[in-house]
Amino acid sequence: RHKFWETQPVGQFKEIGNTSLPEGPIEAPTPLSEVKQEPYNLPNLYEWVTCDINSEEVCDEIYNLLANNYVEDDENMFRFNYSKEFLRWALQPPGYFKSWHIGVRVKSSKKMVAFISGIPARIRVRDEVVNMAEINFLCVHKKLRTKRLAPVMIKEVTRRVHLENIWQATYTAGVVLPTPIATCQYWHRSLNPKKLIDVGFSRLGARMTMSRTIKLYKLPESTVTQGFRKMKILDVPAVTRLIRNYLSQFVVAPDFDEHDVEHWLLPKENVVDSYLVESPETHEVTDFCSFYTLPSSILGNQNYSTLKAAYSFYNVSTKTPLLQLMNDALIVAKQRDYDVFNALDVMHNETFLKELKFGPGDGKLHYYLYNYRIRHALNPSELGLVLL
Ligand code: YNC
Ligand code: MG
Repeated sequence: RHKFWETQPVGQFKEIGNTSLPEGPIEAPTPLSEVKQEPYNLPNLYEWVTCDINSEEVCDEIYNLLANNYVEDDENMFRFNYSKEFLRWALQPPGYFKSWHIGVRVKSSKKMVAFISGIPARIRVRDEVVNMAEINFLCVHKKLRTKRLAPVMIKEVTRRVHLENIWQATYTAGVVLPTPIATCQYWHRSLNPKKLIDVGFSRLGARMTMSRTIKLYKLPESTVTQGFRKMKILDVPAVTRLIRNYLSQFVVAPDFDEHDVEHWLLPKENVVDSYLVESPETHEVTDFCSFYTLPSSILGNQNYSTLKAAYSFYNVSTKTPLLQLMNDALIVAKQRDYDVFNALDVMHNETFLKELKFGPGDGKLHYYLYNYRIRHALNPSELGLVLL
Protein backbone atom coordinates (compact mmCIF):
# COMPACT_ATOMS: atom_id res chain seq x y z
CA ARG A 1 0.00 0.00 0.00
CA HIS A 2 2.72 2.48 1.00
CA LYS A 3 5.78 1.21 -0.91
CA PHE A 4 7.96 4.03 0.45
CA TRP A 5 6.58 4.60 3.93
CA GLU A 6 6.65 0.84 4.69
CA THR A 7 10.48 1.06 4.49
CA GLN A 8 10.77 3.97 6.94
CA PRO A 9 11.16 4.02 10.75
CA VAL A 10 7.63 5.24 11.46
CA GLY A 11 4.74 3.60 13.28
CA GLN A 12 3.23 1.09 10.81
CA PHE A 13 -0.52 0.50 10.42
CA LYS A 14 -0.09 -3.20 11.33
CA GLU A 15 1.29 -2.14 14.74
CA ILE A 16 -1.89 -0.25 15.71
CA GLY A 17 -3.31 -1.70 18.91
CA ASN A 18 -0.06 -3.50 19.78
CA THR A 19 0.55 -2.00 23.21
CA SER A 20 3.65 -4.14 23.89
CA LEU A 21 5.87 -1.98 21.63
CA PRO A 22 7.95 0.48 23.64
CA GLU A 23 7.54 4.27 23.29
CA GLY A 24 10.58 6.13 21.97
CA PRO A 25 13.09 5.89 19.09
CA ILE A 26 12.39 3.09 16.59
CA GLU A 27 15.98 2.88 15.29
CA ALA A 28 19.14 3.77 17.22
CA PRO A 29 21.40 6.48 15.72
CA THR A 30 24.28 5.22 13.58
CA PRO A 31 27.83 6.65 13.84
CA LEU A 32 28.03 9.83 11.74
CA SER A 33 30.81 8.22 9.68
CA GLU A 34 28.21 5.67 8.50
CA VAL A 35 25.79 8.33 7.20
CA LYS A 36 25.85 8.38 3.40
CA GLN A 37 28.22 11.18 2.36
CA GLU A 38 26.84 11.83 -1.15
CA PRO A 39 23.34 13.06 -2.04
CA TYR A 40 20.77 10.55 -3.28
CA ASN A 41 20.50 10.17 -7.05
CA LEU A 42 17.88 12.24 -8.84
CA PRO A 43 16.60 11.41 -12.34
CA ASN A 44 19.30 12.57 -14.77
CA LEU A 45 17.64 15.81 -15.92
CA TYR A 46 17.58 17.24 -12.36
CA GLU A 47 20.09 18.46 -9.78
CA TRP A 48 20.08 19.30 -6.05
CA VAL A 49 20.56 22.86 -4.90
CA THR A 50 21.11 24.10 -1.35
CA CYS A 51 19.02 27.25 -1.18
CA ASP A 52 20.24 30.57 0.20
CA ILE A 53 16.88 31.94 1.31
CA ASN A 54 18.52 35.33 1.97
CA SER A 55 19.21 35.70 -1.74
CA GLU A 56 16.38 37.71 -3.31
CA GLU A 57 16.49 35.56 -6.47
CA VAL A 58 16.42 32.22 -4.64
CA CYS A 59 13.66 33.39 -2.28
CA ASP A 60 11.66 34.49 -5.35
CA GLU A 61 12.09 31.06 -6.94
CA ILE A 62 10.91 29.19 -3.82
CA TYR A 63 8.06 31.65 -3.39
CA ASN A 64 6.92 31.16 -7.00
CA LEU A 65 7.21 27.36 -6.87
CA LEU A 66 5.02 27.26 -3.76
CA ALA A 67 2.60 29.97 -4.93
CA ASN A 68 1.86 27.91 -8.05
CA ASN A 69 2.22 24.31 -6.83
CA TYR A 70 1.78 24.02 -3.05
CA VAL A 71 -1.22 22.86 -1.00
CA GLU A 72 -4.77 23.37 -2.32
CA ASP A 73 -8.12 22.54 -0.75
CA ASP A 74 -9.98 19.43 -1.94
CA GLU A 75 -12.02 21.43 -4.47
CA ASN A 76 -8.97 23.31 -5.87
CA MET A 77 -10.54 26.69 -5.10
CA PHE A 78 -7.74 28.02 -2.87
CA ARG A 79 -3.95 27.55 -2.66
CA PHE A 80 -1.66 28.62 0.21
CA ASN A 81 0.29 31.74 -0.68
CA TYR A 82 3.10 31.99 1.92
CA SER A 83 4.81 35.39 1.57
CA LYS A 84 8.57 35.72 1.08
CA GLU A 85 8.93 37.39 4.49
CA PHE A 86 7.02 34.49 6.02
CA LEU A 87 9.25 31.91 4.31
CA ARG A 88 12.40 33.65 5.57
CA TRP A 89 10.97 33.61 9.11
CA ALA A 90 9.75 30.01 8.88
CA LEU A 91 13.09 28.71 7.58
CA GLN A 92 15.55 30.64 9.76
CA PRO A 93 14.83 30.04 13.47
CA PRO A 94 17.72 29.97 15.98
CA GLY A 95 20.31 27.36 14.96
CA TYR A 96 18.83 26.69 11.51
CA PHE A 97 20.84 24.77 8.90
CA LYS A 98 21.10 26.16 5.39
CA SER A 99 21.81 22.59 4.21
CA TRP A 100 18.21 21.67 5.14
CA HIS A 101 16.73 24.13 2.60
CA ILE A 102 16.74 21.83 -0.40
CA GLY A 103 15.68 22.63 -3.95
CA VAL A 104 15.64 20.61 -7.16
CA ARG A 105 16.42 22.32 -10.47
CA VAL A 106 16.19 21.25 -14.09
CA LYS A 107 19.88 21.00 -15.10
CA SER A 108 19.43 22.62 -18.52
CA SER A 109 17.17 25.56 -17.68
CA LYS A 110 17.94 25.88 -13.92
CA LYS A 111 14.21 26.15 -13.28
CA MET A 112 13.32 25.22 -9.67
CA VAL A 113 10.81 22.37 -9.77
CA ALA A 114 10.79 20.95 -6.24
CA PHE A 115 11.56 21.92 -2.65
CA ILE A 116 11.67 20.45 0.87
CA SER A 117 12.86 22.03 4.10
CA GLY A 118 13.74 21.21 7.67
CA ILE A 119 14.38 23.37 10.71
CA PRO A 120 15.70 22.26 14.10
CA ALA A 121 13.39 22.18 17.13
CA ARG A 122 13.45 20.72 20.61
CA ILE A 123 10.20 18.80 20.97
CA ARG A 124 9.13 17.29 24.27
CA VAL A 125 7.27 13.96 24.10
CA ARG A 126 5.91 13.22 27.59
CA ASP A 127 8.99 13.82 29.76
CA GLU A 128 11.72 13.51 27.10
CA VAL A 129 12.99 16.54 25.20
CA VAL A 130 14.11 15.32 21.77
CA ASN A 131 16.17 17.23 19.19
CA MET A 132 14.10 17.02 16.04
CA ALA A 133 13.72 18.41 12.56
CA GLU A 134 10.41 19.98 11.60
CA ILE A 135 9.86 19.11 7.93
CA ASN A 136 7.71 21.45 5.85
CA PHE A 137 7.13 22.92 2.37
CA LEU A 138 7.51 19.62 0.50
CA CYS A 139 6.47 20.57 -3.00
CA VAL A 140 6.87 19.03 -6.45
CA HIS A 141 5.87 21.01 -9.55
CA LYS A 142 2.45 19.96 -10.87
CA LYS A 143 3.98 18.66 -14.11
CA LEU A 144 6.33 16.29 -12.23
CA ARG A 145 3.82 14.61 -9.95
CA THR A 146 3.49 10.84 -9.29
CA LYS A 147 7.01 10.10 -10.56
CA ARG A 148 8.27 9.06 -7.08
CA LEU A 149 10.30 12.25 -6.66
CA ALA A 150 8.87 12.87 -3.18
CA PRO A 151 10.49 9.76 -1.61
CA VAL A 152 13.91 10.84 -2.95
CA MET A 153 13.43 14.31 -1.48
CA ILE A 154 12.39 12.88 1.87
CA LYS A 155 15.41 10.54 1.91
CA GLU A 156 17.74 13.43 1.03
CA VAL A 157 16.43 15.72 3.78
CA THR A 158 16.68 12.77 6.19
CA ARG A 159 20.33 12.24 5.21
CA ARG A 160 21.12 15.93 5.81
CA VAL A 161 19.32 15.88 9.16
CA HIS A 162 21.32 12.78 10.16
CA LEU A 163 24.57 14.60 9.22
CA GLU A 164 23.72 17.09 12.02
CA ASN A 165 23.34 14.14 14.42
CA ILE A 166 19.56 14.52 14.61
CA TRP A 167 17.49 11.31 14.28
CA GLN A 168 13.87 12.30 14.83
CA ALA A 169 11.46 14.59 12.99
CA THR A 170 7.92 15.92 13.14
CA TYR A 171 5.63 17.02 10.30
CA THR A 172 1.99 17.52 9.44
CA ALA A 173 0.11 16.63 6.27
CA GLY A 174 -3.42 16.60 4.95
CA VAL A 175 -2.94 13.04 3.68
CA VAL A 176 -3.03 9.87 5.79
CA LEU A 177 0.38 8.18 6.00
CA PRO A 178 1.75 5.59 8.44
CA THR A 179 0.87 6.60 11.17
CA PRO A 180 -0.66 9.80 12.59
CA ILE A 181 0.07 10.56 16.25
CA ALA A 182 -3.05 12.75 16.16
CA THR A 183 -5.68 13.85 13.68
CA CYS A 184 -6.86 17.42 14.01
CA GLN A 185 -9.47 19.59 12.40
CA TYR A 186 -9.37 23.18 11.25
CA TRP A 187 -12.14 25.53 12.37
CA HIS A 188 -12.88 28.83 10.64
CA ARG A 189 -14.29 32.05 12.09
CA SER A 190 -15.70 34.40 9.46
CA LEU A 191 -14.57 38.01 9.85
CA ASN A 192 -15.68 39.18 6.40
CA PRO A 193 -18.63 36.86 5.67
CA LYS A 194 -19.74 38.64 2.50
CA LYS A 195 -16.38 38.08 0.79
CA LEU A 196 -16.10 34.51 2.11
CA ILE A 197 -19.47 33.69 0.60
CA ASP A 198 -18.73 35.55 -2.67
CA VAL A 199 -15.53 33.53 -3.23
CA GLY A 200 -17.11 30.20 -2.25
CA PHE A 201 -15.16 29.75 1.00
CA SER A 202 -18.41 29.57 2.93
CA ARG A 203 -22.08 29.28 2.08
CA LEU A 204 -25.08 31.19 3.30
CA GLY A 205 -26.67 29.05 6.03
CA ALA A 206 -30.15 27.63 5.71
CA ARG A 207 -32.81 30.31 6.33
CA MET A 208 -30.09 32.98 6.52
CA THR A 209 -29.91 36.24 4.58
CA MET A 210 -26.67 38.09 3.86
CA SER A 211 -27.58 40.88 6.29
CA ARG A 212 -28.41 38.41 9.10
CA THR A 213 -25.11 36.63 8.42
CA ILE A 214 -23.13 39.89 8.58
CA LYS A 215 -24.83 40.73 11.87
CA LEU A 216 -24.14 37.25 13.27
CA TYR A 217 -20.37 37.66 12.78
CA LYS A 218 -20.16 41.35 13.81
CA LEU A 219 -17.47 42.10 16.41
CA PRO A 220 -16.86 45.08 18.72
CA GLU A 221 -14.69 47.90 17.27
CA SER A 222 -12.06 47.56 20.01
CA THR A 223 -10.72 44.93 22.42
CA VAL A 224 -12.34 44.58 25.85
CA THR A 225 -9.58 43.20 28.15
CA GLN A 226 -7.87 45.80 30.38
CA GLY A 227 -4.09 45.70 29.78
CA PHE A 228 -4.37 43.92 26.39
CA ARG A 229 -1.46 45.12 24.21
CA LYS A 230 1.04 44.06 21.56
CA MET A 231 4.03 42.02 22.77
CA LYS A 232 7.40 43.89 22.81
CA ILE A 233 11.00 42.66 22.98
CA LEU A 234 11.18 43.45 26.71
CA ASP A 235 8.35 40.95 27.28
CA VAL A 236 10.39 37.98 26.01
CA PRO A 237 11.46 36.67 29.47
CA ALA A 238 7.93 36.92 30.93
CA VAL A 239 6.28 35.40 27.86
CA THR A 240 8.84 32.57 27.85
CA ARG A 241 8.02 31.71 31.49
CA LEU A 242 4.28 31.90 30.81
CA ILE A 243 4.40 29.73 27.69
CA ARG A 244 6.85 27.13 29.07
CA ASN A 245 4.65 26.62 32.08
CA TYR A 246 1.53 26.37 29.92
CA LEU A 247 2.98 23.94 27.35
CA SER A 248 4.26 21.59 30.08
CA GLN A 249 0.75 20.09 30.40
CA PHE A 250 0.61 18.68 26.83
CA VAL A 251 1.96 15.30 25.70
CA VAL A 252 3.79 16.73 22.67
CA ALA A 253 4.96 20.36 22.69
CA PRO A 254 7.98 22.48 21.77
CA ASP A 255 10.54 23.22 24.47
CA PHE A 256 10.84 26.98 23.85
CA ASP A 257 13.68 29.07 25.32
CA GLU A 258 13.93 32.87 25.18
CA HIS A 259 15.65 32.79 21.78
CA ASP A 260 12.82 30.68 20.34
CA VAL A 261 10.17 32.96 21.83
CA GLU A 262 11.90 36.04 20.40
CA HIS A 263 12.02 34.42 16.97
CA TRP A 264 8.61 32.74 16.85
CA LEU A 265 6.44 35.12 18.89
CA LEU A 266 7.80 38.65 18.72
CA PRO A 267 5.46 40.48 16.32
CA LYS A 268 6.67 40.67 12.71
CA GLU A 269 4.57 42.72 10.32
CA ASN A 270 2.35 40.53 8.10
CA VAL A 271 3.99 37.37 9.48
CA VAL A 272 3.20 36.89 13.17
CA ASP A 273 1.15 38.95 15.65
CA SER A 274 1.28 38.53 19.43
CA TYR A 275 -0.69 40.20 22.19
CA LEU A 276 -0.53 39.85 25.94
CA VAL A 277 -2.38 40.99 29.00
CA GLU A 278 -0.30 43.02 31.44
CA SER A 279 -2.04 43.33 34.78
CA PRO A 280 -2.82 47.04 35.34
CA GLU A 281 -2.04 46.55 39.07
CA THR A 282 0.98 44.23 39.25
CA HIS A 283 2.34 44.64 35.68
CA GLU A 284 2.58 40.86 35.55
CA VAL A 285 2.05 39.21 32.14
CA THR A 286 -0.90 36.90 32.77
CA ASP A 287 -2.21 35.95 29.31
CA PHE A 288 -0.97 35.70 25.76
CA CYS A 289 -2.34 35.07 22.27
CA SER A 290 -0.79 34.94 18.82
CA PHE A 291 -1.60 34.24 15.20
CA TYR A 292 0.36 33.99 11.97
CA THR A 293 -0.57 35.42 8.56
CA LEU A 294 -1.02 32.99 5.69
CA PRO A 295 -3.04 34.25 2.73
CA SER A 296 -4.51 31.88 0.16
CA SER A 297 -4.75 32.58 -3.56
CA ILE A 298 -8.33 32.42 -4.75
CA LEU A 299 -8.26 30.39 -7.96
CA GLY A 300 -10.44 31.70 -10.77
CA ASN A 301 -12.63 34.35 -9.12
CA GLN A 302 -13.42 37.54 -11.07
CA ASN A 303 -13.61 39.85 -8.07
CA TYR A 304 -10.98 38.68 -5.59
CA SER A 305 -7.47 37.19 -5.86
CA THR A 306 -6.49 36.60 -2.22
CA LEU A 307 -8.05 35.53 1.03
CA LYS A 308 -6.37 37.12 4.05
CA ALA A 309 -6.28 34.47 6.78
CA ALA A 310 -5.00 34.53 10.37
CA TYR A 311 -4.02 31.20 11.95
CA SER A 312 -4.18 30.75 15.70
CA PHE A 313 -0.64 29.98 16.97
CA TYR A 314 0.10 29.78 20.73
CA ASN A 315 -2.40 31.08 23.31
CA VAL A 316 -2.09 31.05 27.11
CA SER A 317 -4.70 32.10 29.63
CA THR A 318 -4.12 32.26 33.38
CA LYS A 319 -6.30 35.25 34.46
CA THR A 320 -8.33 36.34 31.42
CA PRO A 321 -10.81 33.63 30.36
CA LEU A 322 -9.54 32.00 27.15
CA LEU A 323 -12.87 32.80 25.49
CA GLN A 324 -12.47 36.53 26.15
CA LEU A 325 -8.79 36.49 25.14
CA MET A 326 -9.59 34.82 21.81
CA ASN A 327 -12.51 37.18 21.24
CA ASP A 328 -9.99 40.03 21.56
CA ALA A 329 -7.74 38.22 19.08
CA LEU A 330 -10.68 38.10 16.66
CA ILE A 331 -11.28 41.82 17.19
CA VAL A 332 -7.67 42.77 16.36
CA ALA A 333 -7.69 40.46 13.33
CA LYS A 334 -10.87 42.16 12.12
CA GLN A 335 -9.31 45.61 12.74
CA ARG A 336 -6.35 44.51 10.59
CA ASP A 337 -8.68 43.46 7.77
CA TYR A 338 -8.31 39.66 7.88
CA ASP A 339 -11.16 37.82 6.14
CA VAL A 340 -11.06 34.70 8.32
CA PHE A 341 -9.48 33.45 11.56
CA ASN A 342 -8.52 29.75 11.55
CA ALA A 343 -7.73 27.50 14.48
CA LEU A 344 -7.01 23.80 14.99
CA ASP A 345 -8.72 21.84 17.77
CA VAL A 346 -5.33 21.49 19.56
CA MET A 347 -4.49 22.55 23.15
CA HIS A 348 -7.56 24.11 24.81
CA ASN A 349 -9.02 25.48 21.58
CA GLU A 350 -12.14 23.30 21.78
CA THR A 351 -13.27 25.39 24.75
CA PHE A 352 -13.84 28.49 22.60
CA LEU A 353 -14.41 27.32 19.01
CA LYS A 354 -18.18 26.83 19.05
CA GLU A 355 -18.93 29.69 21.39
CA LEU A 356 -16.93 32.17 19.28
CA LYS A 357 -18.79 31.04 16.11
CA PHE A 358 -16.01 29.07 14.46
CA GLY A 359 -17.37 26.44 12.08
CA PRO A 360 -15.66 23.09 11.34
CA GLY A 361 -13.70 22.89 8.10
CA ASP A 362 -13.63 19.95 5.74
CA GLY A 363 -10.35 18.08 5.62
CA LYS A 364 -8.15 17.02 8.48
CA LEU A 365 -4.58 17.76 9.48
CA HIS A 366 -2.56 14.73 10.58
CA TYR A 367 0.47 15.07 12.88
CA TYR A 368 3.43 12.68 12.53
CA LEU A 369 6.68 11.74 14.23
CA TYR A 370 9.59 10.15 12.32
CA ASN A 371 11.64 7.49 14.12
CA TYR A 372 9.70 7.89 17.37
CA ARG A 373 6.90 5.58 18.41
CA ILE A 374 4.09 6.50 20.73
CA ARG A 375 1.83 3.81 22.18
CA HIS A 376 -1.47 5.10 20.84
CA ALA A 377 -2.89 8.07 19.02
CA LEU A 378 -3.37 11.29 20.99
CA ASN A 379 -6.43 13.50 21.21
CA PRO A 380 -5.92 16.89 19.54
CA SER A 381 -6.25 18.47 23.00
CA GLU A 382 -3.10 16.58 24.08
CA LEU A 383 -1.05 18.35 21.39
CA GLY A 384 0.76 21.56 22.30
CA LEU A 385 2.42 21.99 18.90
CA VAL A 386 1.46 24.17 15.93
CA LEU A 387 3.49 23.84 12.73
CA LEU A 388 3.37 26.46 9.96
C1 YNC B 1 3.27 14.11 2.14
N1 YNC B 1 2.58 15.24 2.20
O1 YNC B 1 2.35 8.51 0.22
P1 YNC B 1 3.96 5.71 -0.48
S1 YNC B 1 3.08 18.50 3.88
C2 YNC B 1 4.86 12.67 3.07
N2 YNC B 1 4.14 13.81 3.12
O2 YNC B 1 4.57 7.18 -0.74
P2 YNC B 1 5.42 10.91 -5.59
C3 YNC B 1 3.90 12.02 1.10
N3 YNC B 1 4.76 11.74 2.10
O3 YNC B 1 2.56 5.94 0.01
P3 YNC B 1 3.83 13.31 -5.76
C4 YNC B 1 3.14 13.19 1.06
N4 YNC B 1 2.38 13.18 -0.06
O4 YNC B 1 3.99 4.98 -1.80
C5 YNC B 1 2.66 12.04 -0.69
N5 YNC B 1 3.57 11.35 0.00
O5 YNC B 1 4.80 5.06 0.56
C6 YNC B 1 4.13 10.04 -0.33
N6 YNC B 1 1.61 18.38 -3.53
O6 YNC B 1 5.62 10.16 -4.20
C7 YNC B 1 3.09 9.08 -0.85
N7 YNC B 1 2.83 19.29 -0.02
O7 YNC B 1 6.61 11.77 -5.85
C8 YNC B 1 3.93 8.08 -1.61
O8 YNC B 1 4.12 11.80 -5.29
C9 YNC B 1 4.98 8.96 -2.24
O9 YNC B 1 4.48 13.57 -7.09
C10 YNC B 1 4.60 9.35 -3.67
O10 YNC B 1 4.58 14.23 -4.68
C11 YNC B 1 4.03 14.42 -3.39
O11 YNC B 1 5.39 19.54 3.63
C12 YNC B 1 3.93 15.94 -3.13
O12 YNC B 1 0.71 18.78 -0.49
C13 YNC B 1 3.29 16.12 -1.75
O13 YNC B 1 3.70 18.92 -4.19
C14 YNC B 1 5.35 16.50 -3.10
O14 YNC B 1 1.89 15.94 -4.39
C15 YNC B 1 3.12 16.62 -4.24
O15 YNC B 1 2.37 13.55 -5.63
C16 YNC B 1 2.85 18.09 -3.99
O16 YNC B 1 5.11 9.96 -6.67
C17 YNC B 1 1.14 19.73 -3.24
O17 YNC B 1 5.05 10.17 -1.45
C18 YNC B 1 1.83 20.27 -1.99
C19 YNC B 1 1.72 19.37 -0.78
C20 YNC B 1 2.94 18.52 1.20
C21 YNC B 1 2.76 19.40 2.41
C22 YNC B 1 4.75 18.71 4.18
C23 YNC B 1 5.37 17.75 5.19
C24 YNC B 1 6.18 16.74 4.44
C25 YNC B 1 6.74 15.65 5.33
C26 YNC B 1 7.59 14.68 4.56
C27 YNC B 1 8.08 13.52 5.41
C28 YNC B 1 9.24 13.94 6.31
C29 YNC B 1 9.80 12.75 7.06
C30 YNC B 1 10.91 13.15 8.05
C31 YNC B 1 12.24 13.48 7.34
C32 YNC B 1 13.39 13.84 8.33
C33 YNC B 1 13.71 12.60 9.10
C34 YNC B 1 14.86 12.79 10.10
C35 YNC B 1 15.57 12.46 10.98
MG1 MG C 1 6.90 12.89 -8.41
